[in-house]
Amino acid sequence: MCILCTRRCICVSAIALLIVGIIAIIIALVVTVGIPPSTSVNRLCITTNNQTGFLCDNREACIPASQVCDQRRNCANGEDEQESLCGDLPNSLPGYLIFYCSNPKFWIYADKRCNGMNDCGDCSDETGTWASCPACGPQWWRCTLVVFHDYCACIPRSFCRDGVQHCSDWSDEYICSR
Ligand SMILES: [Ca+2]
Ligand SMILES: [Ca+2]
Repeated sequence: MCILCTRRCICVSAIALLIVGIIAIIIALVVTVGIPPSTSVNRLCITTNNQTGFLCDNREACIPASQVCDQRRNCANGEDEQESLCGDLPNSLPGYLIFYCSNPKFWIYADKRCNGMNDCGDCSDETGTWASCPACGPQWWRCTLVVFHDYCACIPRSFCRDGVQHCSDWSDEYICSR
């Protein structure tokens, strides 16, 4: 057939070659540039202090959760302050950035859970079942506190033997050492 219609055959062959070429270019682009990221990127990361964080666009900077929507641009492009994240707090934030206190009217940023401080006000971020915090670190003394203020189940060892009762069993004054 091609002998009879050489021009047409050349034309068809050229179009086929062109299509193959375009497909090859697209494959090469996908391989070298990569598939474009989806719009709902998972930005969960862990900071150098082992806290829950938010991954910036450069995929390198991991800022603490509490720096998202704090009205300061902590990521280079300011993506931690974008309207889609901060427009309707806390509902507009992804779940991994927030922790709800025992009183569900109150919420805190996830990096404030298990940080030793009473951020919820009722210590549910430190001693609550949902918080499930690990035991006090070596710099802390564990006891039942006389009153909840800044601390919950653990006090800094600098409070040991300081002449002020912090633990209901007085262990901070008689057992604990700095
Ligand atoms: Ca910020
Ligand atoms: Ca806390």
